[in-house]
Amino acid sequence: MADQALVVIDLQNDFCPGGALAVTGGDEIVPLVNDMIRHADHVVLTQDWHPAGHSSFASSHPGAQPFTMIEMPYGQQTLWPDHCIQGSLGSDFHSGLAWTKAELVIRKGFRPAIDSYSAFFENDHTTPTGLAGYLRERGIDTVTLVGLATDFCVGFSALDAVSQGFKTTVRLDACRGIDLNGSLDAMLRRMRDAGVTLEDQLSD
Ligand code: VGL
Ligand code: ZN
Repeated sequence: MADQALVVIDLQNDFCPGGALAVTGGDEIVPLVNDMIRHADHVVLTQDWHPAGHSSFASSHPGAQPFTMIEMPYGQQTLWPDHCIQGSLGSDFHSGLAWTKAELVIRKGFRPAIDSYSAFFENDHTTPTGLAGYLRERGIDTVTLVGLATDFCVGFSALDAVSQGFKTTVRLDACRGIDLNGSLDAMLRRMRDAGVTLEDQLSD
């Protein structure tokens, strides 16, 4: 039987309450994620990892406000508050996360001119992070995704996982969303339509 991996997306201080781009309830998922880590065969973490002055920051575009959109050479991009700056406290994993079992940490968003929501591809949808090749070479064909945020980094990772041929489940009870202008419902629909298995063990 092929192997499975748990992929924990961006469970970092800046996405938790008190952080620069806090996701409501982001820290609430830590105990459940730790439980899932304990039971997983293989664990991969992603870490949003931006240089100062990153092009996804509103502060890099004079006059622009966070949570508005701009046109980038690779398409529409939401502008964010400065967050997850390489090596900052905000870029650290949540202090309660049981990360030691992780076999790989994928860092993303480190190219100044392009954002990267997905664990598999940057926002141009063509520059790979290397994760698909890593998983394939390890004989892993099934992934479960958890973490932050449901409607951005988790969602785009799940869509790419399916398109790369992985059997893909998102555990919604181990995720929290940002929900900008209906983005949460839109992403849930996109994931369902793409063939992502959405599970919520709280309501199952
Ligand atoms: C994320 C916005 C910007 C995420 C990362 O982890 O969902 N969202 N950078
Ligand atoms: Zn980011």
